[in-house]
Amino acid sequence: MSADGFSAAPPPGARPDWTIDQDWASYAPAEHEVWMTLYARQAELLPGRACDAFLNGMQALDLHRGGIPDFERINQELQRLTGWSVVAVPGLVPDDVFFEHLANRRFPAGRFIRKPHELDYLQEPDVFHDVFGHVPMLTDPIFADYMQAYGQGGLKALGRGQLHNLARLYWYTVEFGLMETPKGLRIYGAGIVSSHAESIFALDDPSPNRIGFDLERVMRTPYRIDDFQQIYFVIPSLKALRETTLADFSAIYERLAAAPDIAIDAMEPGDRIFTCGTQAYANAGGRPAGR
Ligand code: HBI
Ligand code: FE
Repeated sequence: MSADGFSAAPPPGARPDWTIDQDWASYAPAEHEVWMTLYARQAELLPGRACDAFLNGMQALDLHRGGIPDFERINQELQRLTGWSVVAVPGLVPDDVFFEHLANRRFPAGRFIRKPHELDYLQEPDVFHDVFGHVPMLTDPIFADYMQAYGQGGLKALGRGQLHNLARLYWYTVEFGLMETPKGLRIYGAGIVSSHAESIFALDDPSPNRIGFDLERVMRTPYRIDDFQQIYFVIPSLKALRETTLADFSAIYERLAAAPDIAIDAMEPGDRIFTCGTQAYANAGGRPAGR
């Protein structure tokens, strides 16, 4: 435990809450170029695929202007809309630090951007994944409430040692969530919208299962960190997602402690099935290494 109560001391140059200065002026033109390339590709692909809240947020924050966004600039609009702000961090931060920021309406974003040869796949979230992927949804008041409630829940889950269940909720909503709309399924998960290939795979490919969101079902389902998901959960609306945070999590955690995980490619009785997937992509070995 470091002096200020966080689990681990921050890296050199970072403040106790692991934040650093974005130092926007120090980005090289080539780094802005990478942002513009990634942005242009997604801005063309996402209309008709991403949900309205995401597309509206992308417009409201004017993310295309001039390469990597200056957090100070987008924070003015973001704070006005929902009280959230983006803070720069060196990369992944410890869970307790992460939840503390979310619980206070601060989204920690990596300041680094991927290299031109890493356009399609990188291990650690960079500024494109974090700011293009996550931040537009934070302009939606309902999703903004959900994310803050998630942070507060995370701090409690840490206290109970049940983080792994809650991490699945984050993964299958904030990162890889789909939503039902009158015009069909739409994407709201940051891990999908920030990936060109998965923005197509998640909606169009016959391989993955797509089933209706159920809180305990999600919390019992492991996820992939190294490849496209084998299952996507579909929420009826952002309002319904926010309502899940009002549930009595301690009763749920009790039941979960006794319930086995559900195999990642399995269907369960009671699943509301949108797609019964072939799992052909995963069974064929998924993403060739390095692509
Ligand atoms: N740190 N910067 C950063 N960004 C994340 O998305 C993040 C993190 N630390 C922990 C974490 N996510 C996950 O453990 C959450 O799913 C809980
Ligand atoms: Fe993320």
